[in-house]
Amino acid sequence: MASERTLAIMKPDCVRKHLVGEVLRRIQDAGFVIRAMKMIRMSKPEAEEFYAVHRERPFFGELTDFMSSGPCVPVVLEKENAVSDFRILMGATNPADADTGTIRHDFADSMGENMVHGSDSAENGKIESTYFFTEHELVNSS
Ligand code: FUP
Repeated sequence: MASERTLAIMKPDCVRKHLVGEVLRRIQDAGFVIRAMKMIRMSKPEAEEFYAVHRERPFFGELTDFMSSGPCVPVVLEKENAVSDFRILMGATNPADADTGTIRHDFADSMGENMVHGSDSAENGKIESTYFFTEHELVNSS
């Protein structure tokens, strides 16, 4: 299968807990190539735009408050099966349901503050990557 891209975000709780290095180590140990990375702080409207698909959900306000509560680190990751492999690495949305050894099981406090985001399809991986990075910022290391 050809290389695939996914957009991961180390969320504000990950940055606050000083776990960016630990999560990056897990990402690199799992064989992902980092194509782009930056630290940003999303405004509330930016978080609302990024999570627009959840606009009607009851947790939308809390989710976007949290995502704009401090810096986060979006990264574009590339490997074969990047989308599903990163979802395995991060674990279930609710850390209480996440498998031992996943990022969310090991470090997340709650469903709302669950350490990392990962795209749910290759198509969304591309769309979400362009939300944070220009084509020029996707570094080609090969
Ligand atoms: P995931 O793809 O695992 O990040 O999960 P979703 O896309 O379904 O949800 C996006 C974010 O909304 C989650 F990371 C956390 C938040 N969320 C809640 O706070 N409560 C819920 O019931 C579901 C999701």
